Amino acid sequence: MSDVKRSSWSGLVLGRSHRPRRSSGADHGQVRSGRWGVPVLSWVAAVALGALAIGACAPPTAAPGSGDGGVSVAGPPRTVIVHGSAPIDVVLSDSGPSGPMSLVSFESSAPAGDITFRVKNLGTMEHEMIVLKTDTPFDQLPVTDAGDPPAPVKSGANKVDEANNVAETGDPNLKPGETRTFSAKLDAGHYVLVCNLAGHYQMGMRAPFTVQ
Ligand SMILES: [Cu+2]
Repeated sequence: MSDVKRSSWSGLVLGRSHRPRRSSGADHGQVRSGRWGVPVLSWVAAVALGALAIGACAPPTAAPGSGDGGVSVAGPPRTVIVHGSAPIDVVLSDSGPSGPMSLVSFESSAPAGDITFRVKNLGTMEHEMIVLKTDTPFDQLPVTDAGDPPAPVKSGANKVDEANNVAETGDPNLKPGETRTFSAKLDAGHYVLVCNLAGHYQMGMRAPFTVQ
């Protein structure tokens, strides 16, 4: 879990440096499976190759994989766990109260099930993030509501409707610099991530999100 956090945030800073690291882990797996896939070699040669392979790989990953004899079984579940528990990083920002504002999700989709969002407010004012389930394109939600909680109004609307709210950062709003993490069990479908503080959706705080 700590490994997941580290790689995800380092991806933010270093431009997804965790992806090459993940694929290099797969390479290690291939090296190990290659070792088990050469029965024609003598055991002496196999052990020598094994020593080379282990020397080339990081010790923590080489030890458990070689012990259970089922390399192809040990690899995939580990990958699934990383994907399922890795938070989706979302950054909220603004250039002041008159905008423009932004809501950027570092992933645009995720597998159905328990999904964790880690929302960071890098703006100068309070923000929030709400997950709306809708087939309407993310930038075409009708702005029909106002107030708190939002309710339809005849004039002065500055919020989108929240009837299809399936998850959110909740109260209180995120102060500048604050990060909040929340999880939700989401079915496959189309979603829109929004900040629905007055006027913020129109000023750009919206992003599409797909659950597969
Ligand atoms: Cu906002």
